[in-house]
Amino acid sequence: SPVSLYRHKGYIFPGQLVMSGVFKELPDFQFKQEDVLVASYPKAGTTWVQEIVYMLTHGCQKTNESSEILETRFPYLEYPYPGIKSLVLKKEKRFIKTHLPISLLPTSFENSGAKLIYIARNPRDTAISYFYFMQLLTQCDYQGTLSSFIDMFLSDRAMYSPYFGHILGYWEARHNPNILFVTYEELHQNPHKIIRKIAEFLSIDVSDAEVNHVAKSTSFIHMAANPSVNYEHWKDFGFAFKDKGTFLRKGMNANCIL
Ligand code: PPS
Repeated sequence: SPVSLYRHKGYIFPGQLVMSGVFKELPDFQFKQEDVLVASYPKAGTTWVQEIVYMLTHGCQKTNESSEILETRFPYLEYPYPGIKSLVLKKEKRFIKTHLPISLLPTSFENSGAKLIYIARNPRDTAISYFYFMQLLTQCDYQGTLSSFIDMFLSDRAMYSPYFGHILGYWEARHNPNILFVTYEELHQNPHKIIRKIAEFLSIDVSDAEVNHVAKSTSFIHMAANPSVNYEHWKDFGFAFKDKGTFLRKGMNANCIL
């Protein structure tokens, strides 16, 4: 793949991130008490949890084609733009996406009171989703086979790897009252239960009707049809190939449908 990769403090990152200087800025990033983070290894269900969090914190209103895109509402911390640069300027409550392992999270997190939800997904579905994503992105334009990608994933050479180290780091921190650890599998099996758990973690009161509404609005089928969260604009921007599938691909648990 034409994307250069760098190893930084034991983890693999896209070269552009390292070149952009973001890793020099990150250690000084100041979290605030009202910040809400969604953290994950890529393809674990980040987008799904982000939209659940966004709805819960915005009166359970569904977003639609006239809403700002998720990347603007919920910037990606370790990207230069829209990311860390837009986050430092934001005056209002911040919603932050990150794929950083806990060992590289800016240390201001510890005493900030900011809340973080980590989503983990089983390695098979994660790797398969990742393989299709690497084919979808024009920058990656992955030409290898599934089995060569799996080799890359298992030998910790995919971006944000090692996968197990990433998950274990957050797992070990799961008793921190400002960290909630959830899995894609439990969210898939019982979205209402996990949505309520996330609401409680964020100290938001929700009725059963609201939980139902959030669950329905963030179901795969609704999110896939919502331009504010489905990343289809990437195709117009040239970030994704038009004919190589969609970001919201299958949304299945333990699927082996290749
Ligand atoms: S990223 O690029 O890391 O932010 O990607 P991420 O959002 O973590 O993962 C994308 C996968 O999550 C699936 N997805 C969903 N599944 C079920 N329901 C909903 N609402 C949903 N939204 C996203 C998405 O389809 C990708 O998984 P695969 O297996 O490829 O379908």
